[in-house]
Amino acid sequence: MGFTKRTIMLLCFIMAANSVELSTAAVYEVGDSKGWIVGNVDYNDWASSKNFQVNDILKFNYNNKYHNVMQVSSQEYYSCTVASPIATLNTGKDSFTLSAPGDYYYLCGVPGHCQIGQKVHIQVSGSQAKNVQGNAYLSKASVVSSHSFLWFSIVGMLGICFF
Ligand SMILES: [Cu+2]
Repeated sequence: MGFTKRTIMLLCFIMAANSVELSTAAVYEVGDSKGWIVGNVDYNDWASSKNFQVNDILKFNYNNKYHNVMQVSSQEYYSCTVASPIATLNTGKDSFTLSAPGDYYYLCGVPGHCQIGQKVHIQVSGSQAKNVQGNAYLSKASVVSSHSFLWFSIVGMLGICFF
């Protein structure tokens, strides 16, 4: 029965690490302080300096008299012609949660704006591993984790660590 104190401590560590990384979802304001504007920001340049992870949040801040945000397919993104957007938001303060790994495409649906660069391609990498150095096992474990898993982790951690 190898369930020694050492094993329990390891489990505590793994659960703690999971909880920590799950709670580090970052919020990115698209274009930083410039926000979501036309013609003055290279949004893909902006995105290229970021390391987007699952559960991170994208915020679009803009004047909704002049702009909106559409989440679109890659084809619509590259052609700047939108037939059926995945989502259209126009409050001026819109957020998207990057809920899964993959590619996300956004543009402004006001005619002409996409063509002159009001568009951004976000790539979300395949794992949530953040603040966990070089541990592939933990990265894998966290891919399958969800919000409910966070609570499971916390409850489990408390249960095991403070019995
Ligand atoms: Cu616009």
